[in-house]
Amino acid sequence: MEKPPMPDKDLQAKTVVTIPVDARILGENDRLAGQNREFFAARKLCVLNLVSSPGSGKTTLLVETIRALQGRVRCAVIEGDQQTDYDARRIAETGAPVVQINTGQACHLDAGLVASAVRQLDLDDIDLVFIENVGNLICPAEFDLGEDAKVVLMSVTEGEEKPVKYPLIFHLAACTVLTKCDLLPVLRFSLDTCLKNLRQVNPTVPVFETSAYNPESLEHWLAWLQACVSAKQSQSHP
Ligand SMILES: Nc1nc2c(ncn2[C@@H]2O[C@H](COP(=O)(O)OP(=O)(O)OP(=O)(O)O)[C@@H](O)[C@H]2O)c(=O)[nH]1
Ligand SMILES: [Mg+2]
Repeated sequence: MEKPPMPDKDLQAKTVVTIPVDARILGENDRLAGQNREFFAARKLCVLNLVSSPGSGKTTLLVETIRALQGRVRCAVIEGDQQTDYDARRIAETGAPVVQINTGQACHLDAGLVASAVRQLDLDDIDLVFIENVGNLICPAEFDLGEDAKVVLMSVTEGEEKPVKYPLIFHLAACTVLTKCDLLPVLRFSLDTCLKNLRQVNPTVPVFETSAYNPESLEHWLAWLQACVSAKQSQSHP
């Protein structure tokens, strides 16, 4: 296959010009994310931004998590998808408050979308807000939503090399949830190799090996969530 030609000077100049535009978009996003962070802090709401490839098991994990935490931690969910309210309806079955954002063409949520979604939720009795981002490992990593932490999910069907192929989100995430571990016996997936790859981009990140169909496998993940909520509730806010 022929190599693509080198860009000419004009094209290079255009490429340089796009950088400040991107910076402005991200700058405005960061300003709104700061406002979201204030809003959450004033209410002592712990907010987690869940990011993964499409179909890694975000909604399934949320459904099982919300059910398991019932009576201990009160959860609400902001669902992000390009189209449909399919995931919001799955969350609604748990009884948790939920709002669906449809991003249309966009491949990620931004802080402005989260700000308008969060105002549609009754947050008076809520401790923990999950934001399920649009299924995508790349774009959501770039956008601060005002969350306390990003959580990255990766299913064992995706291949061991994902942390080094898409390092930014694995680097930024406060924990990694490996999902669908019930499938390990039928896959050629090396957990050791995957963990080595992950440690290259985030040496100390906690990793939870889970299966949505095995409640015991969720124990460490649930304990981590409870610790996040407690930490947020003990923070003082001026
Ligand atoms: N075997 C197995 N399948 C799972 C597990 N978790 C989720 N799945 C399946 O994986 C598929 C996708 O799960 P979802 O929870 O919809 O994934 P998602 O990340 O929310 O998908 P998007 O919102 O479209 O990005 C469904 O068919 C689930 O039943 C698991 O722990 N084990
Ligand atoms: Mg989903």
